[in-house]
Formats: sequence, C-alpha cells, structure tokens
Amino acid sequence: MTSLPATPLLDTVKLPADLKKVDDRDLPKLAREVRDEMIDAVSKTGGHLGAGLGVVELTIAIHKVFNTPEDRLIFDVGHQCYPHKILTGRRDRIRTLRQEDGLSGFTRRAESEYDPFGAAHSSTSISAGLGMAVGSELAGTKRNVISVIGDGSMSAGMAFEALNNAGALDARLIVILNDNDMSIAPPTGAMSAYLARLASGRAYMGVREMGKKLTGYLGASIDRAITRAVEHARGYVTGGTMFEELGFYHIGPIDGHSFDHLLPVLRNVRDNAHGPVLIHVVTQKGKGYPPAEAAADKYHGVNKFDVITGAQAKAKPNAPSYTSVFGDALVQEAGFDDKIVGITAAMPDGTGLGKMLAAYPSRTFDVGIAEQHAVTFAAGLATEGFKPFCAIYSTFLQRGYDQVVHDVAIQGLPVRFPIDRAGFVGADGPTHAGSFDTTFLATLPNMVVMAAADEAELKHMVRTAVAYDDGPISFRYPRGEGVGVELPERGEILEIGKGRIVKEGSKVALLSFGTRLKDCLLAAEDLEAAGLSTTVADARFAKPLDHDLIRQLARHHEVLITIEEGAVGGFGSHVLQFMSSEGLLDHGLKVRSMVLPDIWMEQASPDVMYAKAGLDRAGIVKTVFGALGKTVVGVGAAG
Ligand SMILES: Cc1ncc(C[n+]2csc(CCOP(=O)(O)OP(=O)(O)O)c2C)c(N)n1
Repeated sequence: MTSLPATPLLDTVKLPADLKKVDDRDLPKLAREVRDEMIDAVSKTGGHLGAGLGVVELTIAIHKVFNTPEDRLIFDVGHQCYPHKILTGRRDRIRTLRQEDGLSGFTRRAESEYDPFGAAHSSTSISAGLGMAVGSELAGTKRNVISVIGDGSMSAGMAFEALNNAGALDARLIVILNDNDMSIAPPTGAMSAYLARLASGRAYMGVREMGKKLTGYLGASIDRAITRAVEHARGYVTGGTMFEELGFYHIGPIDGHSFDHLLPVLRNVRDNAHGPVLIHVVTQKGKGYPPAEAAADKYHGVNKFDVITGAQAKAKPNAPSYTSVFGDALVQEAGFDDKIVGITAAMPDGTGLGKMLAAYPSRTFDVGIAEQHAVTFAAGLATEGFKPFCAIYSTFLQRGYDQVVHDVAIQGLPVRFPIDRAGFVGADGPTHAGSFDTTFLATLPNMVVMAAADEAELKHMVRTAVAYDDGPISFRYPRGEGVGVELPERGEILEIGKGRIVKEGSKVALLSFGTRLKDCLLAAEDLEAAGLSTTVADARFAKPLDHDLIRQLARHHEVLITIEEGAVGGFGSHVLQFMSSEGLLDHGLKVRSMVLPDIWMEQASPDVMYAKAGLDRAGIVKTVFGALGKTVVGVGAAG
C-alpha cells in the first residue's frame, strides 16, 4: 500500500489567503508538496497530469501575488487547473476529480468562486478575460484579470481575434503565455516555431536596455530582485515582437519554474501595468515527475497509474476501439486511392489520424488547434479534386460549424467528416459530450449523415465516404471500444440512404441510429420474452432518410421507437417530420423518439450516463411499455 505524500506546508494552505502568509523562500517546498498531492490524486482518478505539473509554480505565484477571487484568474482549456483546485479550497475533494458527483476536470463557475470562467474547449481565455477587464473598467472596479493560455491553444484563431481586440481597446489585461512547446502532440505551425525562436534567445535584449524599457512602460523603478530575475532568465524579449505589434507590452520569456523570476515580474505588472501585457513564461510539461517528463505526450491525459513506476492501468480491451478501426480503415483506403488526404486539428492520436500520418505523412495535415481552418482547408483541398477526411471530435466540430455550412455544404464540396466521440464521453463531462452533431449536420441541405452501429459498420462507412463524391458526408461513432463484431477484410460501399433490418418482428419496431443498436437488440430479447414480437432496424442514415424502411416499419407495427445518442432535433426529429408529412402518424401508430435528455449531463461512466438518460436496454423496454400503456413488471434483465 502506498502512503499519502507528506504535506506539512500545504496542510496550512487551504485558500489563497493562507498562501499570502507563506514566506517566498518556502514556496519551492510548497510547490513540491502540491506536485506530490496532484500526482497521488491523479494516480487514483486518471485525468490530465502533464499540463498541471507544468504550472505548479506559476499557479502558486499567481495566487501569491494577486488577490483572487477578486482578481480574476482564467485558465485556458482548464485541464491544467488541478494545482489551482488544490490551492482554492478543493483539496479535500481532489481525489474525486472526473468521477461521478466529483470535481470537474476543468474549471467550472458552479464549482468555485475561484473559477470565474468555465472552460474545456481551448483558446477562449483571452476573449473572456478581455470581457471581464472591460466590464470591470465600465463598472469602475479596479481588478486584475489574468488569462493563462498555452502555446498550443494560442494557435487558434479565436486567441488572435482576442489579442487584436485587446490591443485596440488598450484594456488592462494580463495574458500569461504558458509555453511548454507541447500541445497534446508536439505543436505544429509557424506560431510554435516563432515562440521557439523567442524562447531560444535570439531576440533577447540586454539587461540594461530591458530595465529602461520596463521602467518607461510600467512607470516604476526596477528593483534588485527583478534585475536578478532578468539575469537568471537570460534576458527579456521586447520590441518588435508580434505581440508588441498587436499592442501588448511583451515581457519574457522567463523561467516558469523559478519563483525568483515569476514573483518580481508578476508584482511589477500587478502594481504598474496600465494596458494589455503579455508575459511569456517557459515551462516544462510533466515537470517534476520523471515518467511524465520522459513520455512523448508528457502524460497529457492518463489512466490510473502506479506512482513509483508511472505504469498506467490498462483495461484489457474486448474489441478494438472505434478510433483505431477508423485509423486502420483510412490507411487501408488511402493505399487504394491517392486522392485521400487526412486532416486533424491537433488531435492525431485522439482521432486515429496518427496512423495515416505515419503511413502517408505528405497526405496528412495536423493544422493545430484550428477547427475552423481545418474545415475550410479541407474544402479547398476538395475543390482541387482531393478526398479530404477532416477528422474532428463531435464537440470540437461545433467550432467549425459556419465553415461546414458556408464553405462546405453550400458549395456542395465533398469533404468527409469522420466524427469521433459522438455521444457521451464519460469523465470529461458535458463540455466534451458529442450531443449535437446529428442535429446541426442533418439540417443542412446536401449533407449525408451516417452513424455506425458497430465497428464493422464503421469500416463500411469509411469506404462509402471514399466512394461518395457528390457532396459532404459525415459518419459518427463513439469513444471507446467496439462491440466485438468481426471486421470485414475491407469495408463495403453502402447504398446512400438505405438502412437495414437486423431482426424481424411484427408488433414493436425499434429504429436505431448508431451504437444504441446493441441495446435495442438486448431490449428486443426482453420484449420478446414479454410476448411482444419486435423488429430491430439500423437506420445507418439520418440524411437522406430511408423512406421505404420507415414506411414499412410504420405500416406493419403498432409501436415505432427511434433511438439515438444525440440531442433533440436529430435523427428522430427527421423521422417524425417525414412521417407527419406522409400522414404515417394519422392511423394510431404509437411513436416515441428517444434522444438525450435536455440537460447538461454531468460526468460519470458512459454506461451510467446512458442509464440516467434512459437510453439503455431497460429504458427502451420502459418506453415501449409506456407507449402500450403498460408498466414494466418482471421483464428479464430490463426489470
Ligand atoms: C477547441 C479545442 N480543440 C481541441 C481541444 C483538445 N485539446 C485539449 S488540451 C489540447 C492541447 C493544448 O495545448 P496547450 O494550450 O499548449 O496546453 P498544454 O496542454 O501544453 O499545457 C488540445 C488540443 C480542445 N480542448 N479544444
């Protein structure tokens, strides 16, 4: 049994106010204790480890120097906020991170007054911070607003829109660029190369010149501590950097693990800055935990792990994950068709495109955290006769929606959208749930919208998307492993707009869109046991709908249930719309549409979430019984 880390100093710091009493010289010790506490907690819960380890000193320094929560501290993405949670009254619950009823893995307004802005999607912190800074000025309150943003998140257009606006407004906003030279994967793009150049010292200026500059700008004399810090940091970059051109006073790079560097700079900025300031802080992802420092992904996201060895617990998979089936299928198809290209927005491994990157590096593009650009970049490739697979998680595709509408769908360009993490994702909670893609895509003219019921279907859909060149096409599939069906050697080309009957019955029809199919089949067993002959169909397409299939189900059954892992407005709504326009609802058919509940469902395991949503075997049986005016009593496993 491993014992908890000894944390005598941390035990005295429950809130940032307690931190004010800790001597500057003891802060490195506190940092070690926060690190140990965080490592121990995440070893039990799993979660984001590397990013938080990299900002321990920065988080302590900010809370030491600034007056949170009156001063507003915003973490971009929020996945690096575990040290912040430990220091802001949530340490006693830190081992509930990402668990059902536990702390969120991100910042969350409802959770603490120290989280003034919720996050999880990246690159929002400068906009939100600017709004707070301007709001505070308008209200006549004098407070500091600090946005901490990573170099990966800085690659998104939204961050630049905010910088541009902040420079023009000349608002009193402090942006801390946390540069660890990593996104989830190594960062890509000219921006990361630019930051690396700044950090490598090419543009450093001398200490004396720096002193003059800071004095001139901040209107205060540079004290001895800051002069020392400047020396230690090898200098500051100022003058002519991109951030300065945008209207920011640019300080750095400084060593983000040294309190000697962080404290004097933050104090000076707090006391003297008047316009927007950007502090470029260099940190190391995974800092202080050797297994993380050595890992290629710096332990960005981990399962539970052994603290001593760093070895992560791996559940034995029963079937390959949807992500890997997609990645393999795409590589296979790319071998047959050299027009296939792959695009990811900073998620090569998460989306399975890493396999394509390894096999066909010149035809695979990691564009950085830039979903909007990814979609329109794919549209451009499609105009040149390529077959772009723009692989973006359901939740992040939301950010590229106008590009899907305006740049892809209106022009009828054949961009393929593989949509991973469709449906509930578990521990990441509502910010990452893939709830809306069917709703927002199936409403677009021209769009073909598919959902895979299992991993073999996914393979068919990859092949179908390769073959379909008449316009945009999407296919959704969930996080996690497949259902264990045998995979075909190669996918088949599906007929567009045709579903399939999986099991024939006569009284109840279950029409599934996506991976709820397996629960439909289980529910059918229970219904049959209760004497209700049940048909199960896999719609495959939400658009175009299989009208013949729907007519057949409607005319020959007493009950028709649609079921999907998506919000209202998706597959079921399209089926109902079609049925009402055809008069199929006019003859006593009992129809129910099962969708995700109209709430932000909190984190839990996906199975628990589906049970809560009523979208599992028991929920389906209950819905059928409800439609028939019966109550469920003693029905097999569903009872
Ligand atoms: C809009 C959006 N796209 C993708 C992601 C997935 N994602 C989470 S963290 C991350 C990397 C962030 O890199 P950086 O800002 O440098 O922070 P670090 O983890 O290195 O501290 C990515 C791509 C996201 N959260 N939001």
